Amino acid sequence: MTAPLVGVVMGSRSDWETMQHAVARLEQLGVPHEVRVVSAHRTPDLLFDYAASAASRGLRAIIAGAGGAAHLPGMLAAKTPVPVLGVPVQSKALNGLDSLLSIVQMPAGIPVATFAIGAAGAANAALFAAALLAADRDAIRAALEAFRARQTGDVLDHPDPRL
Ligand code: RP5
Repeated sequence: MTAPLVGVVMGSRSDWETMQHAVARLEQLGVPHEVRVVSAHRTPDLLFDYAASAASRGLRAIIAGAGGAAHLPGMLAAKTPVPVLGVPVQSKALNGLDSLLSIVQMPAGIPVATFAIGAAGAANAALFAAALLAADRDAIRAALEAFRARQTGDVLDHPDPRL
């Protein structure tokens, strides 16, 4: 078993529908990862333990998804030097605008890289984590380049949207 380089965490099992898009990209690119439910509000001690041990366990990035009063990414970032990539989950009450603002509006000094609301943000957080790792991991760089080439090819091969 390869030790995980990326931790994918989410505030609730209900966030999986969104966060599965991050995990799918990591799997596609061959990035070793782990997946956990860690709630800032319901399991604060677990959050602290997860963040405190992240660097020593070898994690190089944490993708954290949460919705509503989304404190998980910011609290993780407060407790670890490992880069935290925040994914705002689309909430029922406010469509994820609450999640986005909760995650993006960090005070100076504790950064959280914040992505788009929902599935696109989750996918892009994974691609961003892969890009961070690609600098010194040839296999991940090659997988990322192949993904980009396929994506470009898909567009160029289908120029007429009616077909
Ligand atoms: C947040 O509250 C979670 O990240 C989730 O998006 C939201 C709702 O959680 P559940 O009530 O569905 O468990 O902490």
